[in-house]
Amino acid sequence: MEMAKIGATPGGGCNRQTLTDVDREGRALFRRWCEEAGLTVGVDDMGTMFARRPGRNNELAPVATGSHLDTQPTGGKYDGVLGVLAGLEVVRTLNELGIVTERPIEVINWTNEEGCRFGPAMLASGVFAGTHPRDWALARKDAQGMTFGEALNGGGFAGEEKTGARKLHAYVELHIEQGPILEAEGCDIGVVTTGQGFRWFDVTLKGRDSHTGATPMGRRFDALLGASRIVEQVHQIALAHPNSVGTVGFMEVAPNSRNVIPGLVKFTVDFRHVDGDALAHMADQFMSGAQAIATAQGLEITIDPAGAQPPVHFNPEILNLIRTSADESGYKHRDIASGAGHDAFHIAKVAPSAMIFCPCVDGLSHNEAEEIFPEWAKAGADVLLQTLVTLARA
Ligand code: HGY
Ligand code: MN
Ligand code: MN
Repeated sequence: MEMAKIGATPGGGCNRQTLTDVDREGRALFRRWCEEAGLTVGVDDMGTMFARRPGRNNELAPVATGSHLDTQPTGGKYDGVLGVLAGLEVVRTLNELGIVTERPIEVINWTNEEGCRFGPAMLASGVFAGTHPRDWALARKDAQGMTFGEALNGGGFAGEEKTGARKLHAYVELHIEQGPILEAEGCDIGVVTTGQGFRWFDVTLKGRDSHTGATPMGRRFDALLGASRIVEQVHQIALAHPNSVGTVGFMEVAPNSRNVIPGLVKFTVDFRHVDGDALAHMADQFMSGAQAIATAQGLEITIDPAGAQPPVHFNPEILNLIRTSADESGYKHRDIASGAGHDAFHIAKVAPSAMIFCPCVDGLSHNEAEEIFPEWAKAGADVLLQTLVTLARA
């Protein structure tokens, strides 16, 4: 609730987008809490924060947890934040109980998980895992044309450490489900076995600005009409591939004047599927279909890839630890696939990783009304603590 005051929106949510003044405020609060809990905070050159609790043997690679403090523009209080602060709560509890683990424990705040201001999502964890070259990440631009690197370095967010230099023994991330299944089935815990892959695109359609009154229907180059047909095409491709999703979430229309036929439209495409081959087929269908729509209307189209993530399968041993921890604490659990992307998807490439979900009300997320109950947060934190302590034994 304290963190949610930073970037609070009138609608009861949070707008704490990455590399903004409010992101800096949230990071400062997290750092203060970490230092009060005896943690030392390191920062890498993508701005990711690593809050470290020493173990008995600090030569050993740490067991890590965490998530992200950045939010959507009309985000909720819990997406990402739950995972970071539950990690901190685990540390505080170990402090209170006087428990020293063999391995160090680290609580991580990954920069730019959301990917709304600077696409793609999970940008910093992607650089950490070697998925994205750092230079490519630094060159990503927001809608105003500012690069990630300018916002990062201009805002004093970057640290000294080389991103990816830290080795992790294991990584476990707690996150709200952001879907309706756990609540509907009365489950306390989701054991996240897999995550959907995704393919993101940035599309630019160029037509010609002209007069809405004086330009006959047969002589128009209407970029918004073309974009509308492609929005429908994205929807139809997803419907034609069971268990997939397809969305156009961002669109800019220029000149956006009621009596000018739009000559320029920029928009984003987000396809996801748990099957990599089906996802590739969807992307191919989209690229050829969108080109055909543009050509039929005499529009110029550019389709730029804006991020790709293969489906992820988490570590079976850690998943069993999560199931055992839930059973021992008397929490009802079920295996579940993640629809949303998470930093753990990238970290799974460089360390044994897994995720724990807690339910959220009506499965709602990326919405100011996002809500969870304290007992759900407690169950998630309990299972996270048990899992981390077991992994940190040696
Ligand atoms: O896009 C995602 O899946 C994540 O919420 N950033
Ligand atoms: Mn998230
Ligand atoms: Mn999110």
